[in-house]
Amino acid sequence: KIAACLFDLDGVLVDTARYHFLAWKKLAEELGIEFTLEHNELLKGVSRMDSLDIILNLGKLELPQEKKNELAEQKNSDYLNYIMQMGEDEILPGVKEFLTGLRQRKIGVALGSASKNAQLILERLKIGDLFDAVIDGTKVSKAKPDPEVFLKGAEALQVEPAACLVFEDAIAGVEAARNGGMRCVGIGDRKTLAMADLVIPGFDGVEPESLFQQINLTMT
Ligand code: G16
Ligand code: MG
Repeated sequence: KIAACLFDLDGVLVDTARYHFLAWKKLAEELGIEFTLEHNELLKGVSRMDSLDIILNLGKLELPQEKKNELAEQKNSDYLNYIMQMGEDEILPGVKEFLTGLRQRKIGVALGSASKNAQLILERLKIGDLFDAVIDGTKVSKAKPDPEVFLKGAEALQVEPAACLVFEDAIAGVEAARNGGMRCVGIGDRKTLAMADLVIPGFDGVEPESLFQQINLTMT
């Protein structure tokens, strides 16, 4: 029986990955490090500082913590410039309808994101009021695949992990859901997200009932 749905943000509700990419690429180029779209896959669902470490590793560059903080801040300020220009229309197809459908059916809705900018993005997309709880990078200390972000979401909604369904686009996120004893729907490529209970390309035209049925979850 399902009581709540927990959503990752980047790559599930909105395609911010390309803005992360542009901001990281600029930084990498300034450091003389080659950074491709393929490299960018390694950063999905990963925290800001860990992402920077991955990039520095690509360039076999070691820097003191102080310098790293400075670089992370610089990347975030470039990223925020993109986010501030983002419009409501950048919400991914079918997302708003799906979230609204869950609320109509009295299913809890929470966000479970690694991003420290999650609140701002929800505001830009004007979907903040569709969430009963928001757990983001400012509220967790352990990164996915640790289940902390989703367990805190379940706690905030006062539901058992076993009654939660997670929506994720990153491998680490699918693992986090499983580590928390939750079911998981992957958003994206079936092969990449093979550990998920079900993989769908997105929310366009997806009805809650038929989705839940496919993974043997009932609503009452
Ligand atoms: C997201 C992205 C990651 C990003 C991380 C931290 O997580 O997938 O690429 O590095 O947040 O973001 P910020 O620098 O804004 O704090 P999620 O969990 O929403 O996919
Ligand atoms: Mg994601």
